[in-house]
Amino acid sequence: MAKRITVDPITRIEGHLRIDVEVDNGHVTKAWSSGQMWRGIEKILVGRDPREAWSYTQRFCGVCTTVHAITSVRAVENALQLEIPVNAQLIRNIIQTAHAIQDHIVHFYHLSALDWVDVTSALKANPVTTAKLAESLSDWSLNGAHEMKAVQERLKTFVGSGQLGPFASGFWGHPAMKLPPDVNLMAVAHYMQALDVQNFANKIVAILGGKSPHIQNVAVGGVSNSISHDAPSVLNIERLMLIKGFIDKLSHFVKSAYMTDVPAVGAFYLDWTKYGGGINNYLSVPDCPQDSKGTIFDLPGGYISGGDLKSLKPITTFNDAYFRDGVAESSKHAWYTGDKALHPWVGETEPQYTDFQENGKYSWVKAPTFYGKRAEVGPLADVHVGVASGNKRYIKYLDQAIGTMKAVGKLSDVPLIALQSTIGRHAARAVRCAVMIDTLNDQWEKLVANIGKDQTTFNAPSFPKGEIKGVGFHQAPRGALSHWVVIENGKIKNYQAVVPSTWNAGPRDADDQPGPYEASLMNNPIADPDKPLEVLRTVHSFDPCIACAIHMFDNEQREVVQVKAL
Ligand code: NFE
Ligand code: MG
Repeated sequence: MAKRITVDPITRIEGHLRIDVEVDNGHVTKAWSSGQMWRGIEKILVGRDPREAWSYTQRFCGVCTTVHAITSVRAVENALQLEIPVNAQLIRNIIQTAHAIQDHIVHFYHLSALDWVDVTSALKANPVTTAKLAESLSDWSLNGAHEMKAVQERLKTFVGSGQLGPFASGFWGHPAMKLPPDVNLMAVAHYMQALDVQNFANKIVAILGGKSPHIQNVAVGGVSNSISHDAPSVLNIERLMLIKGFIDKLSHFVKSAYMTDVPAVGAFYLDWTKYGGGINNYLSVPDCPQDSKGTIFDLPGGYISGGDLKSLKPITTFNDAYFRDGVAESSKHAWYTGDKALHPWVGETEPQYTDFQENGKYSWVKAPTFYGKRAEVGPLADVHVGVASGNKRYIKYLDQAIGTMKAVGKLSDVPLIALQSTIGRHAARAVRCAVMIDTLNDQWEKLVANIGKDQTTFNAPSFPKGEIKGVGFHQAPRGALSHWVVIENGKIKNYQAVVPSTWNAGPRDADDQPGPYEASLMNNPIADPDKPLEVLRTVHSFDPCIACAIHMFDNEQREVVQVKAL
């Protein structure tokens, strides 16, 4: 007999997500992903000055804030075909790569590691053998026995106090937990250390952006940072050297801890290289523009179908017609009017709430498609597109992660297909994070070199009479993000954001095809229906952000759904 499980809300994510699965014979046979919260931003923008849209759209989310600011100004600049100074590109690139690094570290250690790591088992570890194992894997400076012992003592105090804080309500002792005590202790130690390390990335964002979250320094036409080599209160060499110090600290942790922890943990969960693949179409947009027009990028973009690297179709400029023409969103199974897939420039956001109807409408998230097909976005897509494009960094760090997994698991081979899985999605995020570190360092070096000859950061926009349209995109931590704007006589006429978590969390589409979360849950094992840890594993591997995915507005101010805060 099939059993229905509803997990609502999914925790350790941003926003309100409900997942329903049907389980038969210990495996998932059906799945539904439902966004349970609504926001009010796209319609608030109508009639406003396009130069201020970034400040509103940045409030879609409290996690990936900078990404909506930068994507919004890119959309308006694209509509104007406005070039921006190279310094402005590089400053934006530093902010967004630092932000991505912070986001990835927090996601693995603080939002998802506890799906795999049993904190209570770490109490049984031997700190000396734990340190030996950790030191055999990498040269991370805080792997010593003294450190491991201190972490174990802290953990004992936590557990002894009965106030478990972030570790309360975990599925401890669950039969699907497989790590030996020493590996659990190593992971818990890095969890604690990562709390300090992620802050270095936030500091970089705050130095350049004025604050974090929600940066203040972007403008349509560039950035508002003034540059001088030696004036005390602007972006000067002293500030840039401070940033460099943070980059080096982040680099040490990401390359020596994050990049080894994920494949090492993965080696104990080889089963999870078989589950969670889902939709094997991958979409990624190019990023880190190097020229004023956005025609040269440090990070590649493209579309891969059926998981086949040879199928790569590149996306290469901010004016790329292949990307621009391929995107549509369907509301057939989402709580908005209409059932046809619409291009975002003519996208509609009219609410039509029906309650949860598993064969009808059941989510506030729309279902995006690329040339009619569902696509996964995010680090797994980036690694596929990076490797297929021949990007040396993606190839190098993927090889390194696979090498660690082979060594820890004593495996002869880890094929690419293993990456198309729940555990592979985590490995891909670690690989992407290492690529981001090197990319961040490059952007810093280029900025230091460029300001020697040029200190401009802004080109003023001017808006023509009549209608213009633009799309801005960015490869955000959770994947391809695009903002679409229609401007008439200098005012916003339509605004749509097609967000990474919309791609991944969307419900069934106009052809009733499931979205990436839904497809990835199929056939997952469920050891204990009362504790569906496996559902969390697969859904968390995407790093959901439902605040981003839904941003509609009910213009009659009716109550549409009640959300119980837990
Ligand atoms: Ni709110 Fe986001 C990212 C965007 S959504 S976290 O990354 O855009 O998926
Ligand atoms: Mg949208």
